[in-house]
Amino acid sequence: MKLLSAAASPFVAKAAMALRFAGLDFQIVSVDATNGDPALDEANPLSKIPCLVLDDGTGLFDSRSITRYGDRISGGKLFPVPDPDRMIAERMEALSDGICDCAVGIMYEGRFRPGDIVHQPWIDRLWGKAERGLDEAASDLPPLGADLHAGSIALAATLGYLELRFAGKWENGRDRLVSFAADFAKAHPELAELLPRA
Ligand SMILES: N[C@@H](CCC(=O)N[C@@H](CS)C(=O)NCC(=O)O)C(=O)O
Repeated sequence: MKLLSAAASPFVAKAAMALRFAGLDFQIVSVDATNGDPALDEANPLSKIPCLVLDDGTGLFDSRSITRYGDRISGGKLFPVPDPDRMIAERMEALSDGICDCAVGIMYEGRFRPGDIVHQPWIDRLWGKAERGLDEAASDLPPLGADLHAGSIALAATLGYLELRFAGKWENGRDRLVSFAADFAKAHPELAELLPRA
């Protein structure tokens, strides 16, 4: 399998760490999701990463479909069963992804919109969602030990992205999240090497 990727993407980091944690074999292939890339368009009509190209050529997206697929083909290594543990893990993944949607949206506002039409109230609204999401995640942190799951991995990817793009802006008053990120990197160095990077 090939994971169409870019190094800075939090969604790619989550998918790659999840596939590795599940013990699955895959190859990371870089594509240009910012400027457009025919190889990405062919695999994913939405032109977004991550996209997992299966051995039969099927392009699987988005990142949550990839974590669920990875869970199924690994015999359940990424999500606990039964509920409520499963529901809690999926909810943490959705919360982490939602924070990234906001953070990536803010980056895109600056990247794609000419400066004179950047709409600050929209940026503030996105950042408010991200901050509330972070506080929610901090209130009930996912596991980091042998019971690590896709929700834990998603939160680690999100914090890695915030550290890359919003260092100094997200950590204040969030010591529990700062410790979570550090503990994740210490406990799972083989996953942490896939965290978002420039
Ligand atoms: N819901 C998607 C979000 C993926 C996403 O937004 N990826 C960004 C990179 S971080 C992307 O491909 N952006 C290019 C674009 O939107 O055209 C997922 O979970 O995979």
